[in-house]
Amino acid sequence: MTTRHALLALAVTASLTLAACSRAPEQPADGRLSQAELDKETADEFVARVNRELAELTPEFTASQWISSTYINDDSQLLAAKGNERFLAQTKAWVEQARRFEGKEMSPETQRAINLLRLGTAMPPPRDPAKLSELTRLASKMEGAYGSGTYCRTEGDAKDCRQLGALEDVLREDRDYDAQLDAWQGWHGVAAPMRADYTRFVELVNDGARDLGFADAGELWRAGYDMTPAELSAETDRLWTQVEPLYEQLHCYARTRLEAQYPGRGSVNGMLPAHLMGNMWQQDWSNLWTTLAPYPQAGKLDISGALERQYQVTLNDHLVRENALIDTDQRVEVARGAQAEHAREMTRRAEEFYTSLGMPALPESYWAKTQFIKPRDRDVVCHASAWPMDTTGTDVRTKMCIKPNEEDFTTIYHELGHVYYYLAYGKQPPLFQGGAHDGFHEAIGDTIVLAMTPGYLQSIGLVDAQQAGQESLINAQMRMALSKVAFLPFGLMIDRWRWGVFDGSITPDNYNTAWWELKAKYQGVAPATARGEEFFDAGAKYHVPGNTPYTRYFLSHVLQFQFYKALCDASGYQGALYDCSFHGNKAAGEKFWSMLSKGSSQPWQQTMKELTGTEKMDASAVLEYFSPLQEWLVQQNEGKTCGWEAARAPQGPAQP
Ligand code: X8Z
Ligand code: ZN
Repeated sequence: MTTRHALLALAVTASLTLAACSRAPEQPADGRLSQAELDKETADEFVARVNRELAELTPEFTASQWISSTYINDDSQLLAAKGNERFLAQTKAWVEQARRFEGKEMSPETQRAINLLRLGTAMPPPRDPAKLSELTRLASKMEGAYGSGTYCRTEGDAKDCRQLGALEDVLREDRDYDAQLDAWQGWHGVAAPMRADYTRFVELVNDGARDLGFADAGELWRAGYDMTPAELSAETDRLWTQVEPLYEQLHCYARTRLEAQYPGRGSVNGMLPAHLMGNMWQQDWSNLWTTLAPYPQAGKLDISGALERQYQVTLNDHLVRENALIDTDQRVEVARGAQAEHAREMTRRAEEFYTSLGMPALPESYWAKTQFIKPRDRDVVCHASAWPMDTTGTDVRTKMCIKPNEEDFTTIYHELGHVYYYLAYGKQPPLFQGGAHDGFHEAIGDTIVLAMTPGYLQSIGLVDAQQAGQESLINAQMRMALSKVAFLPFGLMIDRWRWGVFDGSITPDNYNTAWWELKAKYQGVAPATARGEEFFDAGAKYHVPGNTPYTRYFLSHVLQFQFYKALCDASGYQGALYDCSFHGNKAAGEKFWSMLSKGSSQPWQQTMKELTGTEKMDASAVLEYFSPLQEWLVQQNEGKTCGWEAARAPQGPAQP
């Protein structure tokens, strides 16, 4: 629930029934306008009405979604599906009503609002009510299946069952080859049964997209960028070409280190083995620090270790307070109390960065209603998200299952980026309550993450003073590259796969083969064991069953460097880009807030220009930031044959 697109997937019509009682008798019973009233309405009046209805309908619908994500069971899924169905039916009605203004004179704002209405959902509703109902049922079912997914190593032994979080812990912490393979395969096995539902889901959203006038759902997704779908696609190619050489160097370096650590099995035909990258999807390699640290002796950036130690102190305080002589059950409860307190402290720390820029404190309701840690007694969707519960920009929340590690710490800063966007554009009309484009929404918090320099981390007590010098610099750059550069091809390949699925060039009998071909082509990653069509590995990544477009994250990983550079400039900073933190700088904060306040009220190019001085997305700031590391990597890789042949091993070797 992170953008206007999500918001528009989140409104409900129930309250209109009440409103109907007080309206003229010519009105239809469901409270919608009569044909006579519709005929009289101007485009401006239409947009004003949609904004009013959206404001009215949103809270009830977001509540049903929130409940189903934080309390997964059949009942909450039913309510979420029904709510979604009602909202999408309403969207369809608005889009149809808007048709009568096609080709008519109107102000640019009104035209923009009407366009946004048509592009506003990632799940376009089919015209046939039975199909719409089926679509929203499948969507809730897949999201629930992902959230409650469980891998049991020994069938029938409940004690041997683990959910995604525990399986990710293995990849994060355990460097044993077989333990990692088991965790990776276990989670990917959970996704296999989603294949049939996803196949049907694709047919239904394509129906909906065609009803809206698009060739398929992928074209609708690509249409939301104030340029043609073809232009957007070409933009992503262009940006990838800019950063590909940097990724290739990082890949080459990582492969060399992995081959040394796991002799004979540290690579698969020149590619990185999917289960050895410290992350279920190989999108972030930060957890491989012990394997990939350039200069282990030159100062540590062990943020996870520091957070874990902080947590242990909190836990001890709680145990002392509660009396250490408690039984095991009570100990678990005390530990949960300590986890919740520490998760809140991590969040307070992130909030402080935003308030240091002059942004407001988070509202009290945020602290009261947010889900900070995984509940003990029920299934939830742990995948982190940020929620605008209404259109007033006041009831905002995040939903996470926070653990004391670096990844979750930076994810909190990411989520608060969404939350501050909601707060800043809360005064815009509901139809303009969205990111300038969805990549902007994803880039806000990450811009702050780039400003979490070693100096900032030291100022908040998470790392010791860093030695000055080349070795510490390369360490710091590597830390950032393992998360930001490693991500780039992943950010691209997910929607390369989905665009192909939606346009039919990837057919269901080819889903998994095509998935691994794209993993190979862009990431140079391969599975260590065969992954045939009996699997559905795309379904193991939240955004596929959750139907969240992914190109936004690729764009964000370029934009955030442009935003970061612009804010560093605004703060008066003059040194090397990678060392800039604008923490505490009000001039930077003001510029950021002013950009956020615009929401989606104008073309993103305009918003971009106001912040950065340019109208184009461009990866030169990424390259500028990482130029010391790139030079270092080229030296390290000297004499090696870098790169890989994607065509050679899409399936990996056969299982022994
Ligand atoms: O999904 C997210 C956020 C919520 S918008 C936690 N991200 C992508 C992912 O986890 O795959 C952030 C980075 C990429
Ligand atoms: Zn996000």
